[in-house]
Amino acid sequence: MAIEEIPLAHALGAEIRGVDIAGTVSDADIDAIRKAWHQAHVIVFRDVAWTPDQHCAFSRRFRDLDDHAATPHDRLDGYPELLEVTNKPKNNQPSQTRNAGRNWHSDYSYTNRPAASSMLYCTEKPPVGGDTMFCNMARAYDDLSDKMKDIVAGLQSVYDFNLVSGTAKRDPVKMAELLKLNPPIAHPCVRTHDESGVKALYVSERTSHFDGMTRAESVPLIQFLCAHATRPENVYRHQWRVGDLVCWDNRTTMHLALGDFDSSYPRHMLRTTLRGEKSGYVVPPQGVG
Ligand SMILES: O=C(O)CCC(=O)C(=O)O
Ligand SMILES: [Fe+2]
Repeated sequence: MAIEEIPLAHALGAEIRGVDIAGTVSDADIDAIRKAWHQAHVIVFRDVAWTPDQHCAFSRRFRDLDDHAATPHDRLDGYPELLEVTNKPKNNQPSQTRNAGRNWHSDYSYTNRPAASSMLYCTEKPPVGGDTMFCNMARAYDDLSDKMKDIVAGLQSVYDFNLVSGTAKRDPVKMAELLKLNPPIAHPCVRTHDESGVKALYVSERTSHFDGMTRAESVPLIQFLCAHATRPENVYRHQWRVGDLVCWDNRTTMHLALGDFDSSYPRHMLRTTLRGEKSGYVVPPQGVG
């Protein structure tokens, strides 16, 4: 049976049916999934029942996996390739990822290997809410005027781990370690996708400034670009079900995990991260000015 793609929103997102990703998946089906993923930027599989090993094995069909050394505290025990995004206590301590993803971002933008893609699997969710929103950064780039395209083409976005959401609620000792592992780093504000060749904006709510510009000069433009990219018509909002695997392309999308749920209920997810190309250069921390 051929795989089926059901659009989920106008700007991005498709549900993929007709393939059992927990079973044996042919190379032809992997190619078809990859093609659908490049077109839709975010793809969703429903009713997936699998083990951590199966999650890793399926993810590896697309690319090498990141071992999440940049965020070593958040990995599932025994599985460095699986990041735990959970509000459930870990080792009797509040989870470090309980507020993960609460501002618009692309994964691992604060590292020298920004994530190519991510595959997030839901094992537990609250009765309502806990949604995740995605926006299309290729479309956001295309919709800019030619003059603005020229301006952003010359900019380098600086990513600062301090702007990752929920850092104030992280353990200060672990936070200091994370800041040391991930100093501010600049990446091109316009990225060309290494597989599809598509150009996309690469700026987010975790961008502190543009290299060589002051924060005062940079912030209005960062705010404009983020507002432009996250207009409702450029967004798909995913309402999770247990057993969903949502896969997004970090090279052409940003996402935002909404805190729209009662945190007394468990919300538990596991994520593989498809390793991206090496990119960027470290910049000295910059004060306000
Ligand atoms: O919890 C979510 O919905 C997404 C969190 C996030 O930003 C991520 O897993 O990359
Ligand atoms: Fe994320």
